Amino acid sequence: MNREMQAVWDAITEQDIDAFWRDGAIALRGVIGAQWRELIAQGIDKTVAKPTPYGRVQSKPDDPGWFFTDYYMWHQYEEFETVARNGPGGTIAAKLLRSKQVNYFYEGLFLKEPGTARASDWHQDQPYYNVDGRQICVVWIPLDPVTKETTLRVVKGTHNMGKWYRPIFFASDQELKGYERFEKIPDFDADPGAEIMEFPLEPGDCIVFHPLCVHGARGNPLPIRRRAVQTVFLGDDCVYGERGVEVEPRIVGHDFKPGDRLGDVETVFPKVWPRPDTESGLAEAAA
Ligand SMILES: O=C(O)CCC(=O)C(=O)O
Repeated sequence: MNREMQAVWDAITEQDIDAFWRDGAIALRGVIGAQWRELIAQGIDKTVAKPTPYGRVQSKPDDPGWFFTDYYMWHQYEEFETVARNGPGGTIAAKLLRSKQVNYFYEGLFLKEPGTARASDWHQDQPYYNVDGRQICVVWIPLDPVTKETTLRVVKGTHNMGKWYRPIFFASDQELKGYERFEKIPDFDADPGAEIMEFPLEPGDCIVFHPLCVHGARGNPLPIRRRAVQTVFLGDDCVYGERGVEVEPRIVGHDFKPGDRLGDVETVFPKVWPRPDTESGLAEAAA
């Protein structure tokens, strides 16, 4: 491992690992180096100029501000692919998930211009896509400082409730098709028993959360942009799982059957741990 990745590995304590599994989300400080953030910023500019086929404006035409999402940008822009393959996310995931191997799945963009009213509704991520397993995490990286008003909000412990809520499209508030067996998601703001974690963050910090943990975010009432990217990592126990008719993101590039181990197909899910540069010793040479 090169020095940067060793520092990331060492920054994550046993208490962080316990808190991740207990609460469903933690904040890590100063682990996303400036070079990775610069690449993500360049990738975001390219994505806004030319979205992938999955790009979507989530705010309505007369809503204040502008809320734009996209995903699978690494299929289109090398900036995202470089961060996916070589950035600190794989190291963070390997340590928190206690996984021997980690594979990259996708990233999602959540861009809210100043004054955006449209919120990211309460949801879990794992019901949206065909991944079963517990060793999975999302590294949520803001490129701009986020306050309590604009940060990710996570409902503590909801990844351990055994509940799967029906996924919804933010833009239309419609449920994705084919999820009748899941429950309708309640309004956690109206639940006095819900403990909502809100971590203010500076660039360089991130939140790591379990994708079964309920989360959401307000709009952006601040006078600065709020750019955030979620990057998703799969550990040893992740397999292909059945979902509904509509799935986001849909796995492309291989015909998986339920129960197939996702980490075995590196053309679809690049292996990011153990780090390829560790195996070849290249990073040590460059450090
Ligand atoms: O950043 C946001 O507004 C929402 C992020 C989110 O829902 C996610 O990362 O899954």
